[in-house]
Amino acid sequence: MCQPPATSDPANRRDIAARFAIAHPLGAIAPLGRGLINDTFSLDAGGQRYVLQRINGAVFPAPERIMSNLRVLGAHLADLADTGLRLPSLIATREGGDSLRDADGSLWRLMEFIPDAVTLARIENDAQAREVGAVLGRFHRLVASLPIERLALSLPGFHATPEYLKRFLAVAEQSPGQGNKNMRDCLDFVLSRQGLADVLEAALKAGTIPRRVTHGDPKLDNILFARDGSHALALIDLDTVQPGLIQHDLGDCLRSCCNRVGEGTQDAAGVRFDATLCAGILAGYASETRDFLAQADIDLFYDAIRLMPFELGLRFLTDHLEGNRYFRIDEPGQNLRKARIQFALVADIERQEETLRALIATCFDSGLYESA
Ligand code: GN1
Ligand code: MG
Repeated sequence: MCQPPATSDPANRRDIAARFAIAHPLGAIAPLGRGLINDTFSLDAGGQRYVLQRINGAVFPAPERIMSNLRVLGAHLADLADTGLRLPSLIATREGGDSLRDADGSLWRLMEFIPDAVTLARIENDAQAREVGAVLGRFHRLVASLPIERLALSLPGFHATPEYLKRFLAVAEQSPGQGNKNMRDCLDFVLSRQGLADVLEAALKAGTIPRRVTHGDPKLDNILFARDGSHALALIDLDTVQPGLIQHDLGDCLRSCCNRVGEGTQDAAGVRFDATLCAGILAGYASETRDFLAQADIDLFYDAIRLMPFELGLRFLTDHLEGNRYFRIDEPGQNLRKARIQFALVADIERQEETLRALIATCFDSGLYESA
């Protein structure tokens, strides 16, 4: 982790936008979304909206790999008929490329702003929960036929939880901040769950589960719904599409969606993992994936649900101790608070282990797999 570049100045943004092949004069450029890593702006031109984005070069070591992966993914999906999944298309630069570098070496790209789409602040009902699960499952089903070797690692070590744990333990040891009660509680929480960190990595190493093409970051903010909220239209934020584990995606999606108060809430004590929403998401996910998932995949779903908020909590906590160099913050202490929220989710997941395991078994009809 290292310091992200300072936010680009507005004149620079306008110059950058002008280098993309848009026929109309440029209108307003304004910050967009709640992303924690890249700089994202909306751009109006000729009555059309676009998304202008600068990739955080301190996080992504080789941003051109992201662009290469997007090309591979786009071509793969274009070959499949009627995918039921929309991905934002890229606007070419005037030189005919799909991204460009600014004077500081940062990589920029311009994408279509998918019209008539919204993100949900929270999931309101079971139908929406099923849509969330189904759109992630559809993505996994569609990319199941894309060989992972065709994709570059855009963010090496992204979900290597044991590495995050190691780093946290090293940083915590050096840190004077342990006089703080919240910090001490977090440290105890982590120390008593160290064994959790390598549950998926160990299964991967043992050959129990394969690496597959993953989204990497399927949180609720990255799923676009139709304006009336009736169905999911698109998965966005494809920077972390790379070889990984579908368990990471499913766990990450659930930790984001089933925490109804959101990952930025002020009150960690009010955080719950909503098992009813989880049931809907799992049912939607199963409807798209049960034909190609193996029982060994499904057997790790509970662990993945527990692992992903643990991992994100570790990441927030480490970043807090390292001076907030990775995740953008709006106020001091925010990454520590966010870590506590993720750990509160882990604890509530643990309290509901039996329920969640039963839900998984029901949704994926485990008995059927055992006898198959
Ligand atoms: C980051 O940049 P953004 O907001 O899409 C992070 C995810 C976290 C998420 C938590 C590349 O995503 O892993 O789950 O914050 N992305 C990266 O909100 O680290
Ligand atoms: Mg992201």
